[in-house]
Amino acid sequence: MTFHLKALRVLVFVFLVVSCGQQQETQKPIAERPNIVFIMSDDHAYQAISAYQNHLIQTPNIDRIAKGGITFHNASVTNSICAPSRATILTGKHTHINGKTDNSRPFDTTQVTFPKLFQDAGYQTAMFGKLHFGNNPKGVDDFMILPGQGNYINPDFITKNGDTVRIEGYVTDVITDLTLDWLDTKRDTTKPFLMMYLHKAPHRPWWPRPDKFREFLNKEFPEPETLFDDYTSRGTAAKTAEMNLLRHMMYSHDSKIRPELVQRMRPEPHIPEFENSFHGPYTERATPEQKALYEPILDIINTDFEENWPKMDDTQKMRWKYQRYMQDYLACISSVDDNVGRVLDYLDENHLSENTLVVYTSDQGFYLGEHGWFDKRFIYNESFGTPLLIRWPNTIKPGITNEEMVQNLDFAQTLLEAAQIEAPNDMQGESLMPLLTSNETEWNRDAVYYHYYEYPAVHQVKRHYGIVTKAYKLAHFYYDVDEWELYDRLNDPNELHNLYENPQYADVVANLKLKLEELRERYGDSDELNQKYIDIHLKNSMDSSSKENE
Ligand code: SGN
Ligand code: CA
Repeated sequence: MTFHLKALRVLVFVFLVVSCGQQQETQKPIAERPNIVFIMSDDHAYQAISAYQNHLIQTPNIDRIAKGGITFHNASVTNSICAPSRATILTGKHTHINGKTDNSRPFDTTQVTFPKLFQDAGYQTAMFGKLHFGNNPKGVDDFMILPGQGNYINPDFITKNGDTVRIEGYVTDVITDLTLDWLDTKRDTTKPFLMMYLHKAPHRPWWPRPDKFREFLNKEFPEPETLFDDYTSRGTAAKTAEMNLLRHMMYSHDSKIRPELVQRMRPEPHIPEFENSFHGPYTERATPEQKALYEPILDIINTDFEENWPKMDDTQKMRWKYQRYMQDYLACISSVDDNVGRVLDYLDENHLSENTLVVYTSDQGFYLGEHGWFDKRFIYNESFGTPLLIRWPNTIKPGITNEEMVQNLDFAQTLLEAAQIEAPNDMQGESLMPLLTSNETEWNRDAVYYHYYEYPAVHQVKRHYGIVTKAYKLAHFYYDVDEWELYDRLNDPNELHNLYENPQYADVVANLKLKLEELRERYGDSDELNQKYIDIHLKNSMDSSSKENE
């Protein structure tokens, strides 16, 4: 009898300990839950973060996140373009489900987004910077967002009251000032916060701050192995894409040659669009004081171009354009890194770092001359991949790396789980929590799905969908072609050899096709939906061309 009583008491005790433990774990009072700082830049290639690769630039501040937390080496997006990626991040759904398949139509704001769920759960929520949805964000208590793509110099912001205000300064600094000012003066210290801190940089046309513009003009960068790729073994889509540095990167708009000089020199190769248009945003927006800082640097670039361009062959021209591109792109990143440092310092100084989960990512990857390209869109590595670093002291071990195939589709569920907020059942990603807490056995994804839609459109990258595993990549290009490409990721990391027709890979192709169909079914994608989005695209193009004719 005594024994039974004792055993019962022990059992009750164990039960209480376990259930209290669970209660603590699953129902922390709202005030004790972690703050979230979600940092996203626009078009930031992982090749330009020293935590990933350090041949181009040092990013000591972004690297602080890596040193204090986890760096994902196999993170990717589901659709490599701005607004679709953002829609996927906010909804936790593929773009064929959330409807934001391309940049052109506005996002459907009646949908559930993770910031709204945070707000409903009692978080204070804010957003500063680039959203690019064609409408204002829902579920954030405070915001100041750039209209559309926004501007580098003296940017305008749409405010919560519906006004548009122009703030003098360099966009990356200004977005950070707004973020820090909110943390300092508007934060309700009784609540945890979710801060969406969203840079415009380093998006085209890569306008650096004057001091960085000058500093980076003196630098020379190593060329990627595939700078002179002629796309021989790739399909029509790579051959017809308009994102080649030599043939499509614009003299004025991109390389900062003054329009008057382009008119006078008529440089070869001839690039028809925009030859006159560039310097528009700069000419119109910069103050005389700002121009006094920019003009001497533009003088150096323009003098060099005038003197040397006519003497160069195409190989030299390609190299010149690559260096010019990298100088400006990386100078923009240097400002992003400095400003990330300001935010991390603020968290440290205000004793917030300990209980704040910090994410650094980009809306997609970017080509830094690989395959001769700039821009993104393709399922190929540099645009399919995206940087992803997460720091969360006490939960994530410092300085760890991870090779699992994670996607921007997973962010919403991850952050919701971190904040102990229930995720809706129809979100399509998976929480990365097992990877953050190094419980890899609870993670068993072996393939991810990708689908790009924006075609015909700028850069002319054809519509395609595909499956990616650690070993292979299989893509189907459709609409005005019907072509498949297969790459062996382990043996051909630069994806130079399309093996789709190679009989030795027939089994691989057959297996991947089966798996691809499974993924399409699981995520609710289909040929019918492809047609639906083609029809919408055609209708929109007709509407906008009839408007232009009005
Ligand atoms: C603009 C850019 C393109 C870029 C798209 C989409 N041209 O059209 O180069 O691909 O935005 O970018 S520019 O002349 O305006 O610089 S996205 O990141 O917003 O998707
Ligand atoms: Ca982008």
